[in-house]
Amino acid sequence: MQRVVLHVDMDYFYAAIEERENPELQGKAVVICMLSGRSELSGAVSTCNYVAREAEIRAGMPCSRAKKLSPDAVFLPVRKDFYTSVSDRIMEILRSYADVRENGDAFEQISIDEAFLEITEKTGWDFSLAFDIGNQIKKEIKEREKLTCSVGIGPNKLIAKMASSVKKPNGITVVSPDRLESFLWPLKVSKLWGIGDITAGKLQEMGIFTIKDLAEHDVIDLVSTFGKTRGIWLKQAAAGIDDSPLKERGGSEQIGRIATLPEDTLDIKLIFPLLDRLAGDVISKLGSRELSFRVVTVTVINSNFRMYTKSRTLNHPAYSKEVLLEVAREILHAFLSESQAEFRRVGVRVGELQKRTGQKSLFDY
Ligand code: DGT
Ligand code: CA
Ligand code: CA
Repeated sequence: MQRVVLHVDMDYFYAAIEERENPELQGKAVVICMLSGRSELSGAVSTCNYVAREAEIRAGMPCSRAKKLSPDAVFLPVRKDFYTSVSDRIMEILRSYADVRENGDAFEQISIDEAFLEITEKTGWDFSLAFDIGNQIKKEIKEREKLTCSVGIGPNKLIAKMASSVKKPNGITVVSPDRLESFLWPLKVSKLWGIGDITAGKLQEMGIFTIKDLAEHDVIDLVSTFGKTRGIWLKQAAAGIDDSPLKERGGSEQIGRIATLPEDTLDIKLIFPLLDRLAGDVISKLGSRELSFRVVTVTVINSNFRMYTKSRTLNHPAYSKEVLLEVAREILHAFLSESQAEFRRVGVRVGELQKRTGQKSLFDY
């Protein structure tokens, strides 16, 4: 299946946030440290900005060593909760550019500063349109969060992920399917996403140095060294093939419905009947499989085709339409109070599904 996948990786994320918060840091080497608290600078470097990287400072090295490499650098402690709150806002921006799916699987956050978005439908498999969307994303993150990121675009996650690291910081790289080999094959095998030092070492012993070497190597030989799954994966990855789907964090199955309103509107009286119908459909799908849910997610797509989602987690499983509608309406009210643009489409989905137990919850009466 032909796909367009976009990967975003924020540039020197923790250090960039600190620079943004304190403009006096601009131009200086900034080193973010996990301090052990035993003595001054007794921890390891979590990350650093590009000025510090010019002085050869790297993540993981002792802060004391970083201090020797760059005595004038500014050393700051990690503020993880704060970075996570920035990350959450960025992920919401990114999610709003992803294709809309009833089961919500066009978006995958893989770390605090990285995510995949599928934009196959949005682009109609047009990679130059994908390039425009990539630039739009960069612009919006810059405007709203004053941060830069690097973007990679490809026909799957593997290629998108590798493409985003080509131009850093603040770059964008598109690898269309016709450029797969010219992109991949000159690279060392260790650059293939998913290959660690141990695999790279074994491959070198087999005389395999570049990804081209790997692509041309006998698959039987790979399977006998690495086992069936890994051997076949290596062979396919070297050809740029990767069918792995995007997986929403928490990974579990969701059931949802989405539909277009009769007209673009912010009028609750026009939106609720549609919400009611969607909730009914979701509940009947759920009922036929005797499932309950714990998470309710509402999606709205506005007249500018931007998508927004909000979720609520119940403190126990439920399966009645009344509960679903009540929570969905609450979420919708929150959207309505924030939104300027009229709504075009509305979706409801449920997650954290499980088999119903005999006992009914209070909510279901
Ligand atoms: P980049 O992507 O090369 O411009 O730089 P970063 O700093 O964004 O690096 P990345 O994407 O590998 O990691 C994202 C954040 O995760 C980074 O700002 C700090 C944190 N981080 C990275 N490596 C380590 C590590 O080895 N230990 C700890 N505690 N945190 C790390
Ligand atoms: Ca990063
Ligand atoms: Ca990262």
